[in-house]
Amino acid sequence: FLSSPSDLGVVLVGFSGGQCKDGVDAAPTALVQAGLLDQLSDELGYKLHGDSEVHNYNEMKPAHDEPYRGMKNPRAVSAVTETLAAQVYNQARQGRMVLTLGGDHSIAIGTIAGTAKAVRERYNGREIAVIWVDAHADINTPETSESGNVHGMPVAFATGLATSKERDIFGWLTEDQRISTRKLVYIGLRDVDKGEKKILRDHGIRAFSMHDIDRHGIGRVVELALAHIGADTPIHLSFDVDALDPMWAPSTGTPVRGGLTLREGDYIAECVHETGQLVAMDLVEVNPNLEVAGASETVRAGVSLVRCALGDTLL
Ligand code: EXY
Ligand code: MN
Ligand code: MN
Ligand code: MN
Repeated sequence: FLSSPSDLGVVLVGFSGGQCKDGVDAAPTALVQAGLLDQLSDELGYKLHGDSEVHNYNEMKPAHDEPYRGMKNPRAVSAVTETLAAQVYNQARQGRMVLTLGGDHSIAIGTIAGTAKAVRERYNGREIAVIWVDAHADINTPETSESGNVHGMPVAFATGLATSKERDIFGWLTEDQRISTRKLVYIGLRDVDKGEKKILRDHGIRAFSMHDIDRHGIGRVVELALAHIGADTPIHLSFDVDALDPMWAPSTGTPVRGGLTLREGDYIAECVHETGQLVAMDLVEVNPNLEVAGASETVRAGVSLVRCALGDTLL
């Protein structure tokens, strides 16, 4: 699905407005300083396009931004994700793989919108699939959310389960930017809200929890997840570092114990790479300001996940 497999569009998103903890906006800088982009070009042979500097999207603050339908910072998150959607689209439409470094997970409203639209245009109407690797389902609607944090809602907006008529509060999202619930698959879930469980059930959304991974092993789970998507579908991989156990990734805003080992996370990324179907990846929720002792470990884990998804091999 890529016209130029060694060209990589890079999007660096310093943004924390989808949740309440400072610091997640510092992740792209930390990942770049750890050498991620140099490794992608020097070791993995990618030609990099797009951002060489991190966008400070926290500066995109509307004059007033009172809560709307319970959502916090709704206009700020909407404006940032709308900008991002265009950025990702402009890379993806040229047949490039797109790597977005967040930022909190609300940014996936924009990245998925950009990928979905570009792929539809390039491959006459073809839909993308999304593999969402996360401890959380991030599929609350504004109405089911107990926190009002938009990083718990991106999947609801990306699938159209949540919509809005306010142009400046996600009303800019159009049908060609959305994905189908049939082409969505989760891996790593272990902290899903009651309202979210009902949404997953009601819409028959394919989800592999940590329980499934314990029972079947990561090998079988990834096989089933990819089988659900099908061999002929471009894949957007949205990887929340909190899918990993806090042992491997302690520096993240909403850690949940009982998660993936680093190797299991890397394995998922390696298998997605092997399909040859990967068109975009997000790495989100690294927060170097939290659990400062573990920050460099968390950043290293993030670097490893991206390298694996982009084709680093062990042998
Ligand atoms: N489900 C909770 C909420 O909606 O607030 C927690 C969401 C955490 C989201 C993190 C990024 O994956
Ligand atoms: Mn998430
Ligand atoms: Mn999460
Ligand atoms: Mn919870």
